[in-house]
This record gives sequence, C-alpha cells and structure tokens, in this order.
Amino acid sequence: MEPVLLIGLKLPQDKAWQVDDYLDELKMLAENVGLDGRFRLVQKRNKPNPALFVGSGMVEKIHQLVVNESLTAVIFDDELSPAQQRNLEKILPVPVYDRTFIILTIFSERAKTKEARTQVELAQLKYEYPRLKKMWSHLHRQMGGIGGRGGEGEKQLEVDRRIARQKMERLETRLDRFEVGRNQRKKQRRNIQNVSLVGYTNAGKSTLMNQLTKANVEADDRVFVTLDATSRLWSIDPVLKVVLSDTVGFIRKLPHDLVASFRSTLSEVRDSDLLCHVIDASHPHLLELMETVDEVIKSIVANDVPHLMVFNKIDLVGDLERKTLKRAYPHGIFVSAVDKQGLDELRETIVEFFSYRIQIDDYLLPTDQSACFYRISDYGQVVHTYHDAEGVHIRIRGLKERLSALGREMPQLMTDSQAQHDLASAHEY
Ligand SMILES: Nc1nc2c(ncn2[C@@H]2O[C@H](COP(=O)(O)OP(=O)(O)OP(=O)(O)O)[C@@H](O)[C@H]2O)c(=O)[nH]1
Ligand SMILES: [Mg+2]
Repeated sequence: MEPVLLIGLKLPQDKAWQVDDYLDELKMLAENVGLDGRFRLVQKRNKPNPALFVGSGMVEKIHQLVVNESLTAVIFDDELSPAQQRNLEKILPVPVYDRTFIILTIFSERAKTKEARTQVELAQLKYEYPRLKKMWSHLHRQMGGIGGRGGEGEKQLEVDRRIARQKMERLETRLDRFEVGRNQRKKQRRNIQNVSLVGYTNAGKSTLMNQLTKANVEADDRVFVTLDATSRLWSIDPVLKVVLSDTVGFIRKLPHDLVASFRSTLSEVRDSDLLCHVIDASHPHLLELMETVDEVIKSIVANDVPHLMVFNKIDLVGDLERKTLKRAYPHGIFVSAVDKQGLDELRETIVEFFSYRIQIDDYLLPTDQSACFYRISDYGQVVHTYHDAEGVHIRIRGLKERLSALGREMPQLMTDSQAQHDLASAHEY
C-alpha cells in the first residue's frame, strides 16, 4: 500500500479524541482504496484558513514530511474548497485529496447495479464540477478528445463545464426513470408495512437483513458494501406483510449532496412505517455514530418516522457494558446478527409495533352459507371456529383494512356479538 499523510484540523469545539477518532476512520477509509495512512498531523486553529485550509507553517511541515518519508499523497479529513485544493497542490509535490474524494472512490468501486453506478457517477460529477480543470481527462477521452479543440471559440474549461452539465442532466434523467419504476412497485405494496434498516456503515445491517429474511445481500467487513437499497418480504407474522429494506450506510462528515444521491435509500427511508436504527454496540464511540445517523435521517425525512434502536454485535460486548447500555436505552433491542441472539425479541417488538393495524373480529356464517367458508382465510388468519345450530362461528385476526373489505365483500357473514369461543376445547388453526 502506498504511504500517505492524513491531516486533521482541531477547531475549538472539537475534542482531541474526536479528531483522533475521525483520523482513525479516515485511515480505514484510505485503506479501502489501497492507501496506507501511517502518518498524521493535526493542527489546532480557530477556523480553517480560507486559502490553504491549514496555516502556511503547517503546509511547510506537510511538505517536509512528504519529502522525507517519500509519501505519495496528502488526505485532508474535511472537504477542501476547490481553491484550497488547487493552492495546496501548487505548493505540495504530491496530489491532495479530501475525505469526500476517498468516500466517492470507495463508492465507485462498490457500485454494482445500474442505479448505484448512475448515482455514484452523478455524485462524482457534482464533486468534480467546481474543481474542473484537470480532472476531466477521462471525459475528454470519452468524448473523442473534444477537449483538445481549444482554439474553436470556446475556452477549454467552458467546453468541459458544458459537457459535464449535459452529462449530469442525462444522469438525473436516468435516475428519474429508476424512481418511476420504484414508485410503481411501491403502489403494489398496499397493505404492506415498510421497515428499513438504517445505520452507520459496517453496523451489520446487511448481516441482520440476511438473518431475518434469508436474503442474500453482500455483507462483509469493509465499509459501504451496500450502496443500493434491497427489499425483501419478511414473514414475521401470519397477517402482517412486512417488507424489510437494507440501505446504504452513513458516515460522519458525509456531504449532503452525497446523501441526496442515494435515491433508493432515501425513498425507502421516507416511505418507511418504521426505521430500525442498527448500531454497532461494540464501537467505542457509538454515541457519536448514533448522532450522525440521527442527523442524516432528520435531513432526509420531513416527518418523524418512528424508530427502534437495535444494538447489534452484542456478542462482542462485555456484561458490564451491556448492562450500562440497557439501562441507558431501556427500549433498545439487543441482538447479535452473527450469533442469532435477540432476533425473536426483535420480531416480537416489530409485530407489537404494528399491532395497531391488526384487529380481531367475530363472525357468524349461517349454516346455509357454509360453502363460502374457504374464502375467509384470504382476508386474515382464522384463529378459531366452532359450530352450533346457527352456523359456523369464526374468530379472525387480520389487518383492519382487510377485515373491513371482508365485511363488504362477503355480505353473508354476520357480526357475531354473542360469540362463545372456548379456546381450550375447540378446533384451533
Ligand atoms: N461479531 C459480530 N460481527 C457482526 C455482527 N453483525 C455483523 N457483523 C460483522 O460486521 C461486518 C459488517 O457487516 P455488514 O452486515 O456488511 O454491515 P453493513 O451495516 O451492512 O455495512 P455497509 O453495507 O457497509 O454499510 C461484517 O464483517 C459482519 O460479519 C454481529 O452481530 N456480531
Ligand atoms: Mg450492508
């Protein structure tokens, strides 16, 4: 791996451990693209320097370290303005990157489906558009060297910008088409409860998804493995139809533009009836990660979607920490997706959450109509029946809207207010 230098800035409101923690994360991100962030420098400042982000003395220090240690790049933990990046690259002998660029590079390596590739390409273009100058070599190649015709009236940069804008429009249109398809599929999901797994990258969302729905979503110990939302029907209860969706992982210092590019995730999160916030309980700074996730969610959903805290990887947490967490989050669910601990409790809690959508009705089907009996189970779960001189007494559990449809569509059923279901003796389903 190529050795690189990581740069952090400590502003007055930042704690020292926070800056260090961010840089640990940046190191991990860099590793994901083959860079070894073995050196780091942190500068304390009241605010970033507008021209160079850090102070000029610091830039000199960076220069020296780069030369002495033969480093191949410098990565800033915060997003640099295009001007800062250009100025730094004029002074330093190696390329200058920032956190956003590294994240985008990881995204582009992970993107597999057409939609994911399109959204990553758009996010990259949006990032690079204001930085256009030198980056568009691949675009020039793609456009048959159009960038080389500098003398034809338009300046090189203007041509590049125009091409980039047209490309962004094309990508937006393509993404709109995916959205149309998604909305159509959603319409077919009437009577379905939508639950989304959201959380920090690497929290274990996909592992949990696979355990709960027997899906086959890729899950491993790298970041941003999931870029597309994946949805699966989750047989959680005989009458509830729950669709569970796995979504892209969030991370600190994720620019809003980038979040906005994850349309499939945004759409799942916005249309969810319930969010399961999956938290890596073994992370040393889980509170901070939880805050980040909360912030991202707030920025994308207008109304408050109810959410459930799911503390995952509990197998990695000692008894004492587990107790402390339980005390702090009495409504949290503690699970291990790998060891399958707590999954039943998670299921039960979700069924309980949706219980407001379920009701139990008693009906009487007169004896002369008993041939219709078989149709009733289309509307819900027949929990119990008994026969007497009047006919068949039926207790059914179902979604409220399905049971009102049952009342409308089978007028031969009578409401049975005198039902005498003796659950101990009668035939149960
Ligand atoms: N020990 C332990 N490891 C887990 C558990 N759940 C997930 N992991 C591991 O954590 C890593 C990340 O899991 P993923 O399911 O890919 O995480 P994710 O939240 O989908 O991550 P992204 O898609 O990258 O955002 C994998 O190496 C999993 O095996 C758990 O309960 N216990
Ligand atoms: Mg995943």
